[in-house]
Amino acid sequence: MFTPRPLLPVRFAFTLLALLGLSSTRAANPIITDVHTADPAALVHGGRVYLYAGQDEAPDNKSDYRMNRWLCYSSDDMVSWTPHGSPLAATDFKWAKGSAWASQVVEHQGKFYFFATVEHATVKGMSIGVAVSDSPTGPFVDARGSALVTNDMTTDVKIWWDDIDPTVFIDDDSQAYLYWGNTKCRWAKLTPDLLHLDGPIHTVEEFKRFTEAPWLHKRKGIYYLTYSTDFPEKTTYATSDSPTGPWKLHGIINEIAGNCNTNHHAIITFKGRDYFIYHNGAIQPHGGSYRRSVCIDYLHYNPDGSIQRVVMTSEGVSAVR
Ligand code: FUB
Repeated sequence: MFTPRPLLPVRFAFTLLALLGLSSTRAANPIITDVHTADPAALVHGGRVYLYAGQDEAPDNKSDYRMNRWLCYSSDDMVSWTPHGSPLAATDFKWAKGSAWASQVVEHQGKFYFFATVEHATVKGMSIGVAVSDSPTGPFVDARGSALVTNDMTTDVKIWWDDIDPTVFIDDDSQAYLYWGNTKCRWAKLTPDLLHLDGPIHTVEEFKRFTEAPWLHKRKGIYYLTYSTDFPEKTTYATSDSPTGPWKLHGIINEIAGNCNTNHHAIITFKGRDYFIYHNGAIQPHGGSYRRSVCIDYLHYNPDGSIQRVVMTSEGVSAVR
């Protein structure tokens, strides 16, 4: 059985430098090297960043996603990451048969809600479930006992993987919105308990080259919907003065990530700096599109609110206090 190999010489060198008091205060990309991690989502809570990622477990000779569970890490400086193990597995949803694809965790009224893509056991295709915990590190338990979104709810797209990649945004007025999709970008309001769709499913008709991986956030009154476009994927963005659009399309913010055909991302602000969290296939000899690794670089906004193109680096970000 294939086990991802840590970069032992690199680890050893960092340990030696740390012992000598010479260690870098930069994270170095990818930030996790002992396992393969993909589809990052992040949550800022209580002075820490909580990072959630699916674990890529495909053997070297397989070109498909083997993802059984999510992993959680946290940091108070964006450089030192504490592993918290796996807070949730795909089959913790009893109605699911596996595939721990992309997720996002949000805080709401003192609890933490884990929106997750999994393959449904009885409704053909991918679906979205929601699990809940009192802690950002879990363990999370299925909050509904059934899927929130199933493939048969969006029949105009004839593929089994179009109901994936949930992103949840709770606005200042407490209204929560769920965006998701592949090929077409969907959205719906959520009920105040976050456990049900509250109204119809809409499609963002402006997005003609939407692939997947939406992420919705708000900054200084502007709503940003960032998402993967084309294939291999780049990350692009759109803005609006409303969480429901209409959306004005802008350009690319992240180019094709190294050695990887997907480009799943999260955007956060932490201790006054903005971060773009993504994955690539950089770790060798095993890395690639099905053995991905999470990376972090800075995100920069211009004074008018537009976003500069991300510079993907090997050095990563510096420690923030
Ligand atoms: O990891 C499985 C799928 O690949 C995700 O759901 C997509 O966003 C893409 O990264």
